[in-house]
Amino acid sequence: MRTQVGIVGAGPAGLLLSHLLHLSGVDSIVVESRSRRHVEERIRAGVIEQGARDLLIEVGVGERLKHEGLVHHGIELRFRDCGYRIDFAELTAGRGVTVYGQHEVVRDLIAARLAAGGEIVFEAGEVGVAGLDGERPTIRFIAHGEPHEIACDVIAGCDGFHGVCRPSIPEGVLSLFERVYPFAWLGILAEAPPASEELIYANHPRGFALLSMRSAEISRLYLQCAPDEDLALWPDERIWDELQVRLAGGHVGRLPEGPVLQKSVTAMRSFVVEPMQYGRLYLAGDAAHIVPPTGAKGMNLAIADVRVLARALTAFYRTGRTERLERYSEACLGRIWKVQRFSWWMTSMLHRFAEHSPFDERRQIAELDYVASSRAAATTLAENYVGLPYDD
Ligand code: RFL
Ligand code: PHB
Repeated sequence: MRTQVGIVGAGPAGLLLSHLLHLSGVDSIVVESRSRRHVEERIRAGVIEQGARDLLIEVGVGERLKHEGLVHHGIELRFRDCGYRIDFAELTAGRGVTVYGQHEVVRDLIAARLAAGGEIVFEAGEVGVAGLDGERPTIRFIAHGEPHEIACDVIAGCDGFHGVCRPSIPEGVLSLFERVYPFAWLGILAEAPPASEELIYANHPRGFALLSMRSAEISRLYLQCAPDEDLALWPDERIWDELQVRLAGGHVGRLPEGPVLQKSVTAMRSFVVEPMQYGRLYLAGDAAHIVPPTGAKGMNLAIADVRVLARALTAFYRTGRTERLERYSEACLGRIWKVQRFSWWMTSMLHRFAEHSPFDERRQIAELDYVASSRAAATTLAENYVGLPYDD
């Protein structure tokens, strides 16, 4: 097999890259280790920045997003039992975010790729990449019991944090920057109408809690928990009781409860590798960086990376010039570090830290109070949350 750009991973990064390249007349093949059903049903992110929404619509994969996505113009910060609204529309000249599940974005992208005759290999086994420092890198995998090899001009490593591409780069090439947080999120998807029209981020003495949603009937809720939390100790009733304590009150009253459809524990880390390239391998999305979910940025950052990579690859195939490809990493890292800063800030402002002294606790509440009461401070939250503008 032969293609121009071999893409490892059919998450938002790999699929959107394949779609953007197709629009520019560049061929790609996507190789994914999981089944189509698995990637289309995997519950993950839910908040899409204004710029990412605009991009998905502009490139023709935003029809369902436009109709089914919930446009939000603010969020609520909750602390000391009171709620404070951050009004995005007022603070960012009408911008907002769209609440639309990541798996719906993935579904839309898979449908668009297949309708255009694009090739996605699902359930590929033993995926590996080779020849990264030469002219003709390859992706190898097993499909239907048979070994396959794709010869590529370039490989895009869009295979997430646990993928094979980043570990295939020789030791000593990458610098790693990492922070692991001493807590995790216990998340549920529940068949229960969301208690609020907008997201609520709560700093509660018992720990952080977040109220989000997927539709008028489906709530998505999170609780700060221990990194090694045992889900067996969290029957649905205990989860609802804890959510009621941390989130109920104010205008919300009691949260409507309902059957829990899905339950998981997500570790929290900040992670970046530099550079995001080695030879003819380019890393994008979670393969290159992870943010804690408090800023709702992971999928958005993956989208921003592949927008830059697709433009650089398009310029390369149109002109034969490599300047934009050479600047890929640098072009992405400015945004990545600003988003890392924002995600770390939201995480540190909203969670309970075991090591915090009474001084730290009062300082944290003062910070929330400042954000809730100062237009300047609220604007920094709002403009980061709706998404910083793309550079070009
Ligand atoms: P993905 O989505 O992990 O896709 C990688 C794909 O690569 C496949 N793969 C392989 N394929 C072939 N060979 C191998 N060896 C492979 N190894 C892995 C995987 O099966 C997968 O299909 O990475 P991508 O495309 O970079 O997208 C990143 C986002 O998924 C991630 O950043 C977000 O989900 C993070 N995130 C959020 N981001 C937001 O923008 N807004 C949010 O509201 C938000 N909330 C969240 C989140 C992530 C969460 N979890 C579960 C980690 C909330 C949570 C709870
Ligand atoms: C979600 O709806 O899954 C969600 C929303 C906001 C976040 C993280 C996750 O910050």
